[in-house]
Amino acid sequence: MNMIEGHTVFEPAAGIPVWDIDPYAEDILLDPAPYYAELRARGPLVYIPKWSVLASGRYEETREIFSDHARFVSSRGVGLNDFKYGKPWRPPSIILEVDPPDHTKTRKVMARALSPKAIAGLKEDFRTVAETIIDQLIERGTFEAVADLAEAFPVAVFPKAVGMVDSDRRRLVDYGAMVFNALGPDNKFRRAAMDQAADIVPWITAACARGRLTTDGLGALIYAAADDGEVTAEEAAMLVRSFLSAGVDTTVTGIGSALWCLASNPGEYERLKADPALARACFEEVLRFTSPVHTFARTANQDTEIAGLGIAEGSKILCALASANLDPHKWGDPQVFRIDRKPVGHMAFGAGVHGCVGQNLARLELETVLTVLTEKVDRIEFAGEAVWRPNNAIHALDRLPLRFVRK
Ligand code: OVM
Repeated sequence: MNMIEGHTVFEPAAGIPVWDIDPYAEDILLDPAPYYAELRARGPLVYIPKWSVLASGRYEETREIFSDHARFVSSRGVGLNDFKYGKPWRPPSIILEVDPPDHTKTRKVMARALSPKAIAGLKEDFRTVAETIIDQLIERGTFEAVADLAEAFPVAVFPKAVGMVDSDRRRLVDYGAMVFNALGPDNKFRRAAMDQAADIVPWITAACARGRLTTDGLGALIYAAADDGEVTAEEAAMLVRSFLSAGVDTTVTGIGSALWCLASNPGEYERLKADPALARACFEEVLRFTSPVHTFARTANQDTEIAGLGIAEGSKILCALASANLDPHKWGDPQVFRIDRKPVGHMAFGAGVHGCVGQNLARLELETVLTVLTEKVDRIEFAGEAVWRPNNAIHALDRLPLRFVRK
């Protein structure tokens, strides 16, 4: 069989435009909006010969693909590699890279560990940590917000919530970058991330063991499900790995992007200070506007169609979630950041049975940070140029020099 990037080469069906572009080129990953606009303009699906993939960038069809886990499976990987043919770089995630009915069981265990009740117990600690970090940053005045706040906060609260006894900020952040870069082609970003695998992967695997976790964290809730026979002990360790894969870089990116949105739109920060109850809505708009996870793929598990266009079994489809979140057919003035938009139905957490299981924890992190900011910080100003960090699946800042002007 003719393969490319671990999946089968296929030809586009009649009516699907062919677009000679590399969505993983550095300039596009750094500034993707023009690519998304053209992707939506060319049609509901385009065929990209460079990687022999389809791409979907309009809201309606992207949502349709994500909502149909039977036709568009995750078990063949949510990146370019088709797990039906090649060995994945790590044992597949038993919640992300799996379909119902197997998915249903693991999802239930994770959903319970991340239930509103479990999350409510984290509230006080999140607030204390946010206050401490933000007070220090106000003292300093000028700082680098990716390292000093966007990374510092989740890495202070999340591993502790999971129950990790020894955390390692660099390895946790870089493991996330590895997981997300692995979803793209074998390009320089994936290779640079993978160069660290020998150091990081064994550390992550060891960190998921029951003996390395406290008895009162989210990890312990997963192992309790193993005691109850819902999953095996091995599966419990794999689910704890999912916390570490999906819970760090995503929220680091969410905080960095929230700060970037508010520094770029000082009028919106004024509105947030005037009505801090908008903190949650503000985060949803940050998600719509910046889409931390910009692209996840699905694989057609049968011959099918979308918008009347043929899709052959084995086709990889890049679902540009960030593009769906900017589709003018769905959103009024999508290029405008408005904290009270309340963008119900945005795709930043995905959709369907795989919709982000940790979204309430992410919301608590962001609500806490944004609320504490409104209490203590009068103005958020750029103290230098924001620089983005190219990644095959996540759109994140690399550096964000900021100044907090105290209230
Ligand atoms: C996982 C996993 C990894 C990356 C992302 C994700 C956004 C899940 O290992 O389960 O969801």
